[in-house]
Amino acid sequence: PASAFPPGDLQLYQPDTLPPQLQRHQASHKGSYGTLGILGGAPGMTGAPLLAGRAALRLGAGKVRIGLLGPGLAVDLVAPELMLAPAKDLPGQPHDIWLAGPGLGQSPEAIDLVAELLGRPEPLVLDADGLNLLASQQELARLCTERAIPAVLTPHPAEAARLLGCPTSQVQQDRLFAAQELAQRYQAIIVLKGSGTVVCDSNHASINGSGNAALAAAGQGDILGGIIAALMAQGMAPLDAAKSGVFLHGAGADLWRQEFAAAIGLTASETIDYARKVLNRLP
Ligand code: NPW
Ligand code: AMP
Ligand code: MG
Repeated sequence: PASAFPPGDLQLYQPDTLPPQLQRHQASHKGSYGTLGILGGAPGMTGAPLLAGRAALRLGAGKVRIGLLGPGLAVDLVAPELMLAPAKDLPGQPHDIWLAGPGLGQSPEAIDLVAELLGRPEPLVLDADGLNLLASQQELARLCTERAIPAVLTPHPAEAARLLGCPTSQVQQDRLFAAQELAQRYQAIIVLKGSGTVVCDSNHASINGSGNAALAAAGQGDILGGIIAALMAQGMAPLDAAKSGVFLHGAGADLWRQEFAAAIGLTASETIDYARKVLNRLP
């Protein structure tokens, strides 16, 4: 079937069907859909990795383990499917893909964990404090540029400004230029978030056409990281997963606005369910 998640401009995104990687084959099992490891949750920010993990499960990842830096949590009672462990235990266990950053904080332990993941061969999504550390630690930036599989970096404009060492206003004045600068400097796939999210690598850029200002709320970036990582866990290439994940996240918010006839009050937790609906409306 033609044109599922086309690699071109997502404003033209009109998939006819689920891409092959996301189709569920009868004899498949949870191992077919990837094991995702998430690192985050410093004290006071436990919610961020839980949101990312819940989003990943609901967008189809086979298994999700969360490594928490902060006080231990035995179980997420809203999503007991998630496996929780101390952060230091995760790198020693096998994972197909990693997401680091939601509520990670910027402690020495966080720096060591991000360095460890950047040096590993598996695909990696870096968000939030993972990006703040990349901006402040030269060694991490070097590791990022040396990766065989480019990392996916998902900065909001203030995080992008930290990564570029410029004011946020400068990022916003020319978002496409800023995203391409980041792709070059970090040799990475960039998701520059905000109204009209830019997704690019060093050769290709697109602007997402879905989404609305109901997304301007806490935790929305955390679930986006989980959505993109879930698509990668199921076998999508990082650039395709970034574009498709951004689209599904925004289209979920658009569907909520339409169904609810509302523009205010969408929570990140609700957006997960709407993004899942959009995904499953594809035949
Ligand atoms: P302003 O206010 O305009 O000057 P930070 P964070 C700017 C975790 N979380 N356009 C804006 O600046 C995260 O995962 C935990 C323009 C805004 O004030 C991180 O680890 C949660 N500017 C950590 O908290 C839920 C924009 O950036 C500033 C912009 C810190 O992340 C919440 C904030 O950026 C949160 O996700 C835009 N579109 N978007 C939990 N439940 O545990 C953002 N800005 O200082 O990097 O703080 O994003 O809150
Ligand atoms: P974060 O700041 O990391 O929580 O990420 C916020 C998420 O919500 C990103 O995916 C943004 O692109 C999205 N978002 C925030 N404000 C808007 C907006 N006005 N229009 C569309 N998307 C938005
Ligand atoms: Mg964020």
